[in-house]
Amino acid sequence: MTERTILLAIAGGVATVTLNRPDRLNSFTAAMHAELREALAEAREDASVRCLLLTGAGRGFCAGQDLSDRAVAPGAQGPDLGVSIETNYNPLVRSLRDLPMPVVCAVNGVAAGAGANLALACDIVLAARSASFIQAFCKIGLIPDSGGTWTLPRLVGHARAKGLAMLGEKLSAEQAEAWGMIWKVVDDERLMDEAGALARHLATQPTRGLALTKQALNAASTNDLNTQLDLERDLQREAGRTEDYREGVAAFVAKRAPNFEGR
Ligand code: T3D
Repeated sequence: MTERTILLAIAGGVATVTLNRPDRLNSFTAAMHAELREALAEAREDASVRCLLLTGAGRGFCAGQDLSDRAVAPGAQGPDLGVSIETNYNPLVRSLRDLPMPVVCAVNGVAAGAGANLALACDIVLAARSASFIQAFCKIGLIPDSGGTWTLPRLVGHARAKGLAMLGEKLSAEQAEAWGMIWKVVDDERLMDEAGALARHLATQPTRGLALTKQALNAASTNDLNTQLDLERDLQREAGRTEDYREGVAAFVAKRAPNFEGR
């Protein structure tokens, strides 16, 4: 039996999704994309899941597209990469951005090409001290995809985004943290413990409120202030109708710890 390229484990309110082609640095094949779609759908439909944790098996996080089936003879027609993006990478980024819960990414090693931008599509990114980020696309004549041209300038500014995208240099996890590209660097041996603890903590928090926060912050990247103020009004109205808001206020007034149920 062939080994699954995506592992899904659900426990304690957290769905842990592991990219699992370690001998190819977890680079993506079409079959792996399909398994990942299935895993994300399963996590989304499971009412017990209140946080998703994404990581990679082995020494790499993800080296982007598996290039072994992209080689073509001179003069021969290669695959239509637009189809690959439309079928696989764009839906993946959209599903992480739209998932109504926090998505934590534990970057355990090198994140290259679409692998780097997949990590940056997550909500809170932790990286092992030895990990790195490479916008490898320019080295093979491609452009950053998986939302990279949108995400990178917003995270690190245009000057750094262009340098990263046009030079394809390796950015260390520590530099990525210093540039505000990721949340936090963690010592290698502590990464999964810290990421797991963070994900379990988030899974006990007001999930609807966090999902609405995510929606507002995602929308802020393109809205003007007036539109954003209107959105905040609408989402706050929705947050104010959740059971968790009622519980949060009741717990505050009673000077006790809240017990959020995520609704
Ligand atoms: O095509 C479409 O659908 C369009 C969408 C494209 C999205 C993209 O992601 S395009 C960018 C694709 N990715 C890359 O260009 C990165 C290629 N990989 C690398 O540059 C390097 O492997 C790394 C810098 C990531 C890591 O280097 P290093 O020295 O730590 O490891 P390595 O020795 O290069 O890799 C280890 C093995 O994984 C190696 O195989 P081997 O020699 O042990 O048999 C290597 O060939 C394999 N591997 C790494 N990346 C890929 C890969 N095999 C297939 N595809 C890969 N992307």
